Amino acid sequence: MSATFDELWAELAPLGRHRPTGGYRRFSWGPADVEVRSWFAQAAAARGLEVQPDRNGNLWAWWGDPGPDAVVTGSHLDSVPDGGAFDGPLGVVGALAAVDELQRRGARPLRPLAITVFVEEEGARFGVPCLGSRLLTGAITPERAAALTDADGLTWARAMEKAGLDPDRIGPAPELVDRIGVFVELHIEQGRALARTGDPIGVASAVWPHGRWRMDFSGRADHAGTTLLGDRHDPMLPFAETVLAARSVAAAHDAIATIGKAQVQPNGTNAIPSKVRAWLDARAPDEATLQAVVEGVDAAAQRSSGEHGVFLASYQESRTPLVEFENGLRDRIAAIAGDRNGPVPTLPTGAGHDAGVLASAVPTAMLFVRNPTGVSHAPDEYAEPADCHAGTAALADVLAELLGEGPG
Ligand code: HGY
Ligand code: MN
Ligand code: MN
Repeated sequence: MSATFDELWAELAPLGRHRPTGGYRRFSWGPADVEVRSWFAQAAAARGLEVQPDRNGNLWAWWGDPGPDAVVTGSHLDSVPDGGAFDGPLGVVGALAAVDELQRRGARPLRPLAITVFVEEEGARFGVPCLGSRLLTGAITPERAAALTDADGLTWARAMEKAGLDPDRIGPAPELVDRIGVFVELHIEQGRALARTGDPIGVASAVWPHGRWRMDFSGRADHAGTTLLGDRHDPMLPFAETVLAARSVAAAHDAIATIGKAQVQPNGTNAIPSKVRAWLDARAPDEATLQAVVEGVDAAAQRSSGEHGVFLASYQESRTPLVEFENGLRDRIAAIAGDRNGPVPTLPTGAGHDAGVLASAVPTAMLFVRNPTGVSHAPDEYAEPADCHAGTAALADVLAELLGEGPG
């Protein structure tokens, strides 16, 4: 199995990789995304899996007829800008290699199996993370999704259309969700918990509540060299104070807040900006703390904007509630994975996943693979091959158990 994992990994690795940074730029419906989706379809077909895109563009590779009570596994292939190689692909390559292992064992599943590749998990191009699984489960309206735009103003609908799919069909697919008996996602841990405990794999207990808020600071464009300081309405100042406030409010609440993306208009060296658009990513162990962090940052942003004669408009672009994976399935997965690896720890994560969205609709679990540095959403993201193989073997064992064994 490790051979097929390594072969698949080597095939996928160069696709969408940005050489100057070593990071990945696989953005939904873009050229790299088309390449990796085609790679997946070929790899699945080579295993006798029938690949079907659903109405939202998520890919489903079926082993057996797409029937009820299916065992579904998979992840995503899109990335953040200059993302790492493992976030998403580990779950897709691991699933393909796990199917190889089951077929090598001569498994005769009692239930259908599907490997999924969800679209726009990172929300890197159109702004809402887990867009494919949110559409599938009705967690976002088709109207809102279709109108989402990328940095060039191209809508999700047009981008889908250019990729050959019909945007008029997007929306909830209860007939497909009803077929899912259980969903298990293999993913690199985006943190160092397993590195600290020394375990190669772990099982997710929860996904922290988290969300994204857009803040538009509107001031008055003017000359950088002639406008007196007292006459300015410079949106860069409340923006800068908000970045610092996000850090201090999060620290005060033992939570996490990041402002990692900002756009300055007109972005000229010698011009006071007219507008600064920035995004807050906030996460916390519970809903009340998350709310307190968001309110604290917004209050600081409003206060500073007022002081500088700047108008601030804030919008919640996405929010994911606390997800607590069902204990019975969680413990069952840990026990199966523990057969090979000894006791497997359970751990929460601050990272969002399609599994977190699907958990609202079907029994869901996640297997984590050790990340020795904890680095993710960056070119240096890494997991040891032996740990990737251990995660894949554990996934194969979990799938075998969940699929059941038909008569000889
Ligand atoms: O942002 C996240 O937590 C995930 O990687 N989409
Ligand atoms: Mn990610
Ligand atoms: Mn991911």
